[in-house]
Amino acid sequence: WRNAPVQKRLEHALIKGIVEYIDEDIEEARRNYPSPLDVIEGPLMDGMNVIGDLFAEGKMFLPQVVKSARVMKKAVAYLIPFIEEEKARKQDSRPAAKILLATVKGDVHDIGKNIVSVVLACNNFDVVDIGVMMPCERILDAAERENADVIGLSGLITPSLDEMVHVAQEMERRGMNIPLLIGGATTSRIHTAVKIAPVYSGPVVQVLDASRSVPAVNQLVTPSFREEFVRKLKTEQQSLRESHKSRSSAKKWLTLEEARKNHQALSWDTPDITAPRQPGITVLGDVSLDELRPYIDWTPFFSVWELHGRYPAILDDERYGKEAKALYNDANQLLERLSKAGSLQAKGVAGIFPANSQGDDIEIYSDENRNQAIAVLHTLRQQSRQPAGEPNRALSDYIAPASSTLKDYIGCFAVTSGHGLSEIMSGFARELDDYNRILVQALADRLAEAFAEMLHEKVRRELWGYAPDESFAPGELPEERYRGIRPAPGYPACPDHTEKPVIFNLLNAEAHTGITLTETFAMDPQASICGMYFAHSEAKYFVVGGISRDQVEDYAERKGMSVTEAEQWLAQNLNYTP
Ligand code: B12
Repeated sequence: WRNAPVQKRLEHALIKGIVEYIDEDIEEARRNYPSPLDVIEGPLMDGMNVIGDLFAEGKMFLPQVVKSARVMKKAVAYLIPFIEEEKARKQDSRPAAKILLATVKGDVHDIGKNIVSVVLACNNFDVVDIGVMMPCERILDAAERENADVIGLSGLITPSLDEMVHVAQEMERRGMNIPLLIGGATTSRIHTAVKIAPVYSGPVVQVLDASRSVPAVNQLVTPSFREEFVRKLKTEQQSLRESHKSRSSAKKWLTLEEARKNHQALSWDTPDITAPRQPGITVLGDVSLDELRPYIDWTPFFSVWELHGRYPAILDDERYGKEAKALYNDANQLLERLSKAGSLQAKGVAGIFPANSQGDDIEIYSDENRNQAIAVLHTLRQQSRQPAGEPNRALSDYIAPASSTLKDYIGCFAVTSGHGLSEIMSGFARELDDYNRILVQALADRLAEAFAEMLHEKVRRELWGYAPDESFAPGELPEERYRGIRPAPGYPACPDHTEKPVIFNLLNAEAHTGITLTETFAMDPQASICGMYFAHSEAKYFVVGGISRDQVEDYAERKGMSVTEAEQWLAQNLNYTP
């Protein structure tokens, strides 16, 4: 392909994601075209359009698009000094639709936003990404300053949903009317329709993933499409609100008292409780990436790249196999480099403590006398009417009640594999290498999950030692097969993020792992997880779901919080409008 004309060579380099010859080819093109901008708008855009079409048709996949974007970025970077020079001479620049992206206040996650940013930029949009943990004022000031055509917000945890509502309210207050895009794992069409869209008169669109961001933005910024798109959107959101209303009122709810009566009654007469072999805190200072690697669950890694299918079968998948293999090889090479360089560090802490339940709370004691509770974990109970024979569960059901005088235990953990991640990502950003920047971020998330899996196994077999003989092949730890669970605050069995400080204090987690909590209880570094261990053989994951006002009042009192504050943190679970 090196002998083809320069346009063809550029197209080939873009489609194949080859950066090696980009500087020399671009230099040649620059000399052939009247202006450096013409190189971008000619051969480079033509190449990117081919990619955009192939991606839209499902003939090209996200990893390839991100690799192409890297070629494009390098090409543009080469041309920028020439463009600036020309601009200074000519004073003209062509505005493309501008999208301002930010992760909202309190939230540190940005892998999804980073992917969306690359994909939008590949489709000729001018993307301004102002980063994570962005307070509302900074987002809106930036949007006004940049004259943005669209604002896009991202968030991973539920408290970010409230923050998005707040941003929408402020947009209304400022009299803005540009479209607002909503994205991130915790967002949904229903939440957007019910909570965000009603407070802002401009269009509010929830976007499921990166590939859908392009058609959404296109429709919103193209005058001929916009009106129809917005009309349809508003009608759809109205009907979502109506069906949401009728669905929630149709559900049957128990009072808290009734739900408690139907708690999961485990037989504490013949308890199967193991005293921990190593009670108290165990710190895992610097865990090598090689130790975590066998525990990586690769399936979600591929879905980050929109390659959907189970690992390892996906490597031979007819549709995705080729790309999945290339991605898997790149990931493993990068892991090896990170491991050798020691640039990404993993730290963790686990603790096993004497504990008993007290109603829906779990009291944790300083020692075996169990006289003094040093901490209390508060749990929430399912309140919807369960199918016959099913209990209304709360996590406290899995810990022996104080009244039983049994000596039971609970474990807690916090792990991170994200120290050094920002620096590595900035390095790749400087090299204009979005592909590796996103790759390393996706790997760090996988390593955090792997660390949690590895530590849980260590706890079951050694530290607590209730399953010393358990043996699964590494990487084959199907969570439902081993004994015990590790719910994490924010997950459906324990949706309240404000329980994280209790875990952090018990473990002295900040000192031992360097993880800090933001104002909305996200963990920084982003590749971090914290949670609890329950060892009971009948402990299982469940969904708390909707809760009524009586439980919120009771919970608020137990936590020493106002009801309003509890309602804010539990907003996603309330079965009523406060
Ligand atoms: C992988 C994962 C993690 C990873 C990191 C995730 C990340 N993205 O950074 C790790 C293991 C570190 C993690 C940790 C935690 N997680 Co988690 N995690 C997930 C999981 C399984 C997948 C998320 C993911 O990475 N998807 C892939 C990426 C690429 O997708 P994405 O970020 O959503 O972005 C895409 C779209 O959303 C969209 N998009 C994103 N932003 C934007 C912005 C705009 C403008 C647009 C247009 C589109 C867009 O396009 C992106 C690309 O396609 C989800 C469950 C799920 N299936 O979604 C839970 C989930 C997000 N996690 C959750 C929770 C609770 C946590 C923890 C709090 C648990 C804990 N106690 O430790 C921590 C928090 C970590 C912290 N630092 O504070 C909850 C959040 C809901 C809640 N109740 O708050 C979820 C939904 C699980 C659940 N069902 O409860 N998690």
